[in-house]
Amino acid sequence: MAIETVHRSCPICEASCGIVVDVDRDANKVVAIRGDEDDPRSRGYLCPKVFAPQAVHEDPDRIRRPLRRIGDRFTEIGWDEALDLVGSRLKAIRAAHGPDAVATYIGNPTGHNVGAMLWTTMFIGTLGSQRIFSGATVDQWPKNLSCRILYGDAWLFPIPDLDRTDFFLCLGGNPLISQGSLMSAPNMAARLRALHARGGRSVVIDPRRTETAELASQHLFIRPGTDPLLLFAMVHTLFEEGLVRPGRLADFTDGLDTIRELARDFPPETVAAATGIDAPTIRRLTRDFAAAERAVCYGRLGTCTVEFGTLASWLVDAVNLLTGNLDRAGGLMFPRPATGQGEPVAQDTGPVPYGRFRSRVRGFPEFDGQLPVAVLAEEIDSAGEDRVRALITAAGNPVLSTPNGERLSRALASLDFMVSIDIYLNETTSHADVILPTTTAFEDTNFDFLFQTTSVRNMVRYSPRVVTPPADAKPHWAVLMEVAARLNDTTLESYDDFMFEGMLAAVVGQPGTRCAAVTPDMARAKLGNVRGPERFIDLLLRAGPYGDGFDDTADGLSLAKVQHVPHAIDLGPLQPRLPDILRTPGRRIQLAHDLLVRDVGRLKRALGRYATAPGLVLVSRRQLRNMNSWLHNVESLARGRNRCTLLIHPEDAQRIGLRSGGRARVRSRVGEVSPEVEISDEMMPGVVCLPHGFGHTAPGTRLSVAARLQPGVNVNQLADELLLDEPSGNSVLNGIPVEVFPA
Ligand SMILES: Nc1nc2c(c(=O)[nH]1)N[C@H]1C(S)=C(S)[C@@H](COP(=O)(O)OP(=O)(O)OC[C@H]3O[C@@H](n4cnc5c(=O)[nH]c(N)nc54)[C@H](O)[C@@H]3O)O[C@H]1N2
Ligand SMILES: Nc1nc2c(c(=O)[nH]1)N[C@H]1C(S)=C(S)[C@@H](COP(=O)(O)OP(=O)(O)OC[C@H]3O[C@@H](n4cnc5c(=O)[nH]c(N)nc54)[C@H](O)[C@@H]3O)O[C@H]1N2
Ligand code: SF4
Ligand SMILES: [Mo]
Repeated sequence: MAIETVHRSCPICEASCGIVVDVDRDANKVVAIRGDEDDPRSRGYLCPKVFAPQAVHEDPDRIRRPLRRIGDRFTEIGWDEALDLVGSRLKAIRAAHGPDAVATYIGNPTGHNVGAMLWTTMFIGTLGSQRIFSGATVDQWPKNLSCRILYGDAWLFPIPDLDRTDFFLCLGGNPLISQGSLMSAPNMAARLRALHARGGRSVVIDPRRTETAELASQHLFIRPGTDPLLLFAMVHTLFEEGLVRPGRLADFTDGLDTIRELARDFPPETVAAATGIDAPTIRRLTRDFAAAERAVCYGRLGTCTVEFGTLASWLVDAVNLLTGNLDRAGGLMFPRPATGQGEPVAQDTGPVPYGRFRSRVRGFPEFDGQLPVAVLAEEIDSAGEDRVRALITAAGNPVLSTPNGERLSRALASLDFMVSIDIYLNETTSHADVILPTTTAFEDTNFDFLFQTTSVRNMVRYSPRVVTPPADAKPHWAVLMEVAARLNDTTLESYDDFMFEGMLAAVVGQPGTRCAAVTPDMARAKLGNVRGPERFIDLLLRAGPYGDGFDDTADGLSLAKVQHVPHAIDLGPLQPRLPDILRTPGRRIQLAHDLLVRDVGRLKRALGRYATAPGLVLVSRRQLRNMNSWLHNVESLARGRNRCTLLIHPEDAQRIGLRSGGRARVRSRVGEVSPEVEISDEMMPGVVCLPHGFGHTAPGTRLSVAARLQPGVNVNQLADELLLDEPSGNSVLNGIPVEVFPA
């Protein structure tokens, strides 16, 4: 047995822990995985999902060859036949009905795979369709919108400087279980304990007393959806009590007066009944936050997937800005990725790309080229010559992850043609006419491209391949490009070269940049022409802020240097970067942009409704052994008791007549499910909770372990496709009005 040891990062979640994998080269098989004690980021930390990439790779249910559906049976076909079929069907539909008849949905694993990250934008461009959807509009889209408005770039996220703060105020995130989101750092429990040990405090605001809340210094229940009311009350208190200290941020911020005026309508006393947090508590929290030398206010999923997600996302940053905690050590800071995504730009990005086109049925405005996935079903199932007739899904499972899954499932069944780029036959892909599989994470090299932009310390990390893929297997990026090539009568190679030349021209030979003296020819000669992500990464690294500038004798980074280090390379703590990296006109922050201000009236009107708090509302939760919808077929993770339970407070359970272990019927405007009941005082009274990603009961899927061990119910059968955060179009997945009955 020839055992070789491979160091890389775990590709499952943002934490990207360093792992050490022993591979039997003769058998091409992983024999052991452990935490990398020498990785400067994770120091050996792991969670139970670390075995998932191997288990998925070895899963007999996984799709290994292209599948074609005839009736409701799938049969394996060759790659050429599959790609020809996809190309000819999509082309015919596009020719007959125009490019918008072909819609695309991009799913979450895209962000965990550098090839998928690099080529997805190109892929979307080749389609020429305005029907582009993704998991982002059931996730962080309000934050994207708020960042685009404030900083000029939808993907320039400020990240908590967690390891240096004295006060961590966490709204709607459960980093102990999610392992951090828009805040990449392995081992959150250790980091929070370290914060407490250095005399700091953490406060969690959540309608559930989560695992993170248990560890925190303080937990406050909040009525789902009301964070912008709490945040406005904090802004109000900051102004009223003379605690506003933006410092140097004031030099490049507009709208301070407007936000003070807007906050006048939301004193703590006015929002107390609606939020469920009393006025003295809000005032004390605000004073403590303002008094802390270094404080950070952080909001995640529970502040985005709600009725006022954009307002909450904006106000989180506003509270940091007003207290001087934006862009300073221990506050909310901007990482500096080694591949250059966060560098200053010569030209501003102009007005917010918003409403340049609209959805067909509801007339919902696009933002940044995307429409809300909540309109996907109606774009397909509402009559009209211009309806969506074909769908491409790439690493997504919208039937389980987006609102009104049942309607979407029916709509998918009515399509003229559907192709899924995916490794499982699941609730979504089982509707496809053709499924194109990709290599799995351990068969791919990787580079933590996205998570450099969300890391609590600057870092760079390359991951080599673990096992060798079969000769006919294709990585995700190549499948995307093969589909695009067939659709547009060209080749993968020409697309690849086009993208490479475009990127080359953008980063070398540009006056005023550090590679101004490098010509494309010089760079090309050093980068070679091997296809795949590596030459792109090398280009971006060498031209990037820590790069060698294509000078082999220089100290800076190149791909070879990063590859040579078997662990993540720590590039130091986050540094202040404002106003240099702003992409807004005049490099100024518009704190009171019209897109934000005009939604405040809607919030004011909702105040009364929240204050009277009629009936129950539903929120979601994550669990350590799930990753959205797609790891339930991993037996080691799926074992154990039924995890898809309805959490409900004892008083609510008693009033309704529910008992733990029994069933309840949960009904919303759009659907009904019958989960097992789990009575717990970790819930706020009036709020019930289900995990998302379950509901593995659809016929025609091939998820034998999930169906047997953790079928559960689909929480998104209750999520209403009509409830949106209005500015961004993000779905409301938390705070869904429901009725609960004994089953
Ligand atoms: N184990 C595991 N880890 C994951 C994932 C997974 O499925 N499993 N998914 C990954 C993905 S894709 C993401 S985006 C991240 C998400 O990362 P997090 O945002 O940390 O994840 P959640 O656990 O969903 O936390 C959301 C919290 O918001 C609370 N909440 C609901 N409504 C409200 C509200 O109105 N206000 C406030 N203040 N709180 C509210 C919920 O009770 C919940 O505790 O996790 C990632 N990590
Ligand atoms: N109610 C409720 N709904 C939610 C959430 C919630 O908290 N509550 N969270 C939301 C969030 S934050 C997110 S990000 C979305 C996620 O929404 P999606 O991205 O739509 O769902 P996933 O479950 O991540 O689906 C991943 C898909 O990718 C496939 N896949 C996995 N690895 C690979 C690979 O290497 N290559 C390819 N080609 N395919 C692969 C899987 O088989 C699966 O089909 O769900 C959202 N939905
Ligand atoms: S926390 Fe778990 S799933 Fe996330 S990267 Fe680390 S080992 Fe992988
Ligand atoms: Mo997500």
